[in-house]
This record gives sequence, structure tokens and C-alpha cells, in this order.
Amino acid sequence: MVEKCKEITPVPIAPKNYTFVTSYSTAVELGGRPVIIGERINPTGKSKFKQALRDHNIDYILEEGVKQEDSGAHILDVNVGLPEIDEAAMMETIVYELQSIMPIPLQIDTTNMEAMERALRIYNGKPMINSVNGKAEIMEQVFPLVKKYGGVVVGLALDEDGIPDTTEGRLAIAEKKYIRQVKKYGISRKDIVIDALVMTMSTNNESAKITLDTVKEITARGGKTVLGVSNISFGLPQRELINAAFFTMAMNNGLSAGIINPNAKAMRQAYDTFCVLGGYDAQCMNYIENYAVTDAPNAAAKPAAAKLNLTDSIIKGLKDQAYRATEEELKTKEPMEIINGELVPALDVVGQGFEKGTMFLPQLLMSAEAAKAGFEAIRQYVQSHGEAQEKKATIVIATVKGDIHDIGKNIVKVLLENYGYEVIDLGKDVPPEKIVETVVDKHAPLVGLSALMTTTVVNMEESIKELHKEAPWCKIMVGGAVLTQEYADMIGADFYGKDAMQSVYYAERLLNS
Ligand code: B12
Repeated sequence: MVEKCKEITPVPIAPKNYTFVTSYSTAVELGGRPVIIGERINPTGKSKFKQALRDHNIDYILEEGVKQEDSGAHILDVNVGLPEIDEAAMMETIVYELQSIMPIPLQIDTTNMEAMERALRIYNGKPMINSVNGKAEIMEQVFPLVKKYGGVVVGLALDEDGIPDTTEGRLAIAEKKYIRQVKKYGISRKDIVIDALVMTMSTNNESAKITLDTVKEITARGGKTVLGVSNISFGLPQRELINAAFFTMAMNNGLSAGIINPNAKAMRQAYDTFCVLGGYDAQCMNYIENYAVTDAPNAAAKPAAAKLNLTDSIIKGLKDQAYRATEEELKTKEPMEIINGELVPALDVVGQGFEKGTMFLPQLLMSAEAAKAGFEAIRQYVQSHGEAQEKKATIVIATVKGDIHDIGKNIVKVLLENYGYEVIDLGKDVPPEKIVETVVDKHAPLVGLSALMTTTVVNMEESIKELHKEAPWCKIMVGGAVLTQEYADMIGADFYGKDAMQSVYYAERLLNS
């Protein structure tokens, strides 16, 4: 490559005036169709959320994220500041966990510099950073971090003298404090978004006008804006009515992003109808899809994550939910019905998504963890409901070399144990020698091998060959998603089981007849 390329001059990079916020897989542009930033991951005024932070109840916080993504948020604001907790550690954990289960970008919302740096360090992509104000000492702390890690900064239109109550005053801060300052730090002006500030109407009749004019002026000058929309109605009844109307007016003035509650129906409706009228919803497709039947469930009325069933919990990668949903199902269903009817199909959905490129490895991992949690509930149930039996024969099981998929093998283990067999589980990624050694050592009459990848079936074959050589008395059963009867015959296995229950039937036939 060096040979071939050394004479070629690279095309110069043309700077582009786009403002993008990204996750590891998704890019959200500010400046076109308005962007929804979900505001719900924030303890302010939410006692349950505060308690979740104190109890380190991560799943509760992740659910808030999932609900907002389901309701159409493009970016999630993440604020976990509470005086009595270690905010920096919590911020790092939440950012890590959120980006494992969802593809949308995050807005790191904190005034704690350690929390901000720890979040930025592990963030995959270019986050939004909320927020700096025009005070010199704050800018001196935040901008070097932005330069180092990258990000789009939200600059509040306020400084040492407070919040200007005129449009001109707010524009002056945007211009002098941010646009000119950031150059010093090597940050591009396109990576600054101005929060034009929303003050409640209940104390100043001009509040909305000042903010809306500021949005309009900044937009006219090619700048980007963001607003924490719901402040407008503070102290008023039926706040959503005011919020929704104000949101529409702001979008009409060019607002780039609104920090809103995407689960609130009126806000969703304001957004969806604006997108139609603003020409952002081609052929009104989104609108038709969500509102064609008046009582059809629209985005804002999707089932809450709190009631997710086992299938959805696995697909979304929520461990605690999966465990609880399984416990619930065990009241009416048999363990195998749950495994074959939900657990395996849910992982199939994830696997297909992975194959198509719509889901990614971190999501696969989270789903696997959720499936394991669900299965843990089944294991406990099976153990407490099984009758104590005399130990039958010893069976060795393993996932073959090179393969780390062990959920299926673990199911096989629990079922065999439940039928009274002594199971020696060698784990995953087990080399043929280890399998042979154990079988010989225990003089085991039966071994079960699992493989889930076409690339590891060869190692299964290798293990079978060695077993035939060194332990000719031992029968070999195989299973795993990629295997078929034909494959099993081809590689010399004695038995192929399409599901875990088959391992029990085979063992019973072989060892108990
Ligand atoms: C969960 C999962 C993971 C998890 C595994 C976590 C864990 N601890 O097991 C993680 C995220 C770690 C993972 C990693 C990878 N994965 Co993966 N993963 C899956 C997924 C989605 C589900 C597998 C699963 O657990 N299914 C549920 C269980 C219960 O089913 P099962 O194992 O088949 O078991 C049942 C039966 O087969 C049977 N059975 C199983 N074993 C045995 C044994 C005996 C003796 C008997 C009788 C019966 C039996 O009983 C079980 C229940 O009835 C599959 C897709 C799919 N739909 O299968 C991809 C899949 C297997 N993975 C795949 C890939 C490519 C990978 C990675 C290489 C990705 C990467 N780029 O890094 C790595 C592999 C790392 C490695 N070296 O092994 C591919 C394999 C493609 C191929 N044809 O070879 C699949 C098919 C996804 C895809 N469509 O692309 N993965």
C-alpha cells in the first residue's frame, strides 16, 4: 500500500459547517429538523428518581432512558447530580450503561468538572455538553475539556451580571462570550449551541418574546439554539398546554433543539405537527403512521418500560426487568415453555438485528445478560420445585474451543441436574484436551458439547475425534444454534439435540434404561 499510495496527494479536507452530535453509531444534526432532547434523566423535582440514585438503582434510570427513546427522543440529557451521592462515579456508570443499551447520543449535564471529565473520557462519540455560562472561571474549566475530548457545547446566555432581560443583551453574550472566546481554545464556532434561556411567563409578560426573538436572531446569523422549554409555564396550571404552544413558536423561529419530556403527549403532538407543516415529514409519513386512527396508540402512548414482558426486556437488554418478568411468567407457564417460547426467540431477534447491522455488539451483550437474568429465575424455580433425587450418572458438558456462547449450555446443565445427573460443567471456550482429560478421569458415560458458530463447529469435530480415540466408551451429544442433524452426523456425534430438553431424553434413554 505504501508503494502504491506514496505518489498520490490526498484531497484537502474542506471544512464543513455542520453541527453534529454522535453516539458510536448514530449522528444527529442540529440545524435542520428540530431535535428532541429528552429531559427525564434528571432528579430535579422527582422523588423516585432521587431515591433510585441513592439506592444505586441503575435499572430504574435506564428505564427512563428507554421510555424516552421509545417516545422519539433523539438525544438524552443525563443529569445525576444529588449532593449526597458521588456524582462523578454515578455519571460515569450511567453514561457507560446507557450507551451499552441504546444508540442515541447523550447530553452530559453537570456542573461538576470531575463528573464531566469522567463521562467525556468514556463517551463513544461526540456528546452534547450542558452547560457553560459566560462566567470566565467556568469557561476556563469547560473549554479545555471540550477541546481535549470533543463535543458540542451548550452556552447559556448569562454571565457574571446575570440573565439579560433583553434580546440584545442575550445576543451580546452569545457573540462576545462564546463565539469569540472559543477560538482561543481551538474550538470551532459550529460546536457552540446557545441556550437562549427560558424564564417563566408567570413573573414577566415579556419572557416568551425575549427568548423567541433571541432564537430568531441567532438563527438568522447562522447560529444554533437550544431551550429548556418547560420553564416557560412554571407556576401555571395545565403546564403542558403552554409548553406545547411555546415549543411550536420556538421551532417556528428556528429552534435547533428543545429539551422536553418526549413522553408528554401534547409535546409529541406539537413536534409531529410542526414537522408536517415545516416540511420535515416527507409525504407526512410519520404523521400518518402515528395518527391515522384517532385512537391508535401513538408514540406518546407506548407501553411504559415498567411493564415490559420478558421478550422485550431481553431485546432491550434490561436485566432486572427480565428477572422480574420471568418470575411473573413462572406463575402460569412451564419453564421450558418460557425458554422455547420467549427466551430463545428474543435472542433470535437480537441475533438477526446483529446480522443486519441494526444492533451492535454492546446491545448483544446486554441482551445476553438480560437472558441470563431471566434464566436465573428459572434455575431457582426449577431447583426449589424439583424433587431431591439420588444422583445418577456423571455427564461432562462444555462449549467448545473458540466459542464463548454459554447460555444454551447452561440451560442443558440445569435440566440435566434437575433430572438427577451429576454434571461437570467445564465452561466455555474449552480445548479438546481438557474435555478428553475430564471424561477419562471421571470415566463419564456421556458428554454434551455446545457450539454456536460455524467457525467453532470444526473444534467440536476435533473434540469428537479425540474423544473417540481416548474414551471410546463415551457417547457424545451435541447442540447449539448452528448445528443440524446432518452436521452432527458429519462430525461423528452420537446424538443431536435441537433443544436442551433433548439432552435429558437422550440421557434417560442411554443411562437409565
Ligand atoms: C447472545 C449472543 C452472544 C453473546 C453470548 C453471551 C453468552 N454468555 O452466551 C455475546 C454478545 C458475548 C456474543 C458474542 C459473539 N457472537 Co454471538 N450471539 C448471541 C445470540 C444473539 C444468541 C445466542 C443464544 O444464547 N441463544 C439462546 C440459547 C438458549 O440458544 P442456543 O445456544 O442455541 O441453545 C439452545 C439449543 O441450541 C440447545 N443447545 C445448546 N447447546 C446444546 C448442547 C447440547 C448437548 C444439546 C443437546 C442442546 C444444546 O439448547 C438450548 C435451549 O433449548 C446469537 C444469535 C442466535 N439467534 O443464536 C448470536 C450469534 C451466535 N453470535 C454470533 C457472532 C458472530 C458473535 C461474535 C463473533 C460477534 C463479534 N463480532 O465479536 C462473538 C463471538 C465471540 C466468541 N468467540 O464466541 C453469530 C454467529 C454466526 C455464525 N453463523 O457463526 C450469531 C448467530 C449472530 C448472528 N446472526 O450473526 N454473542
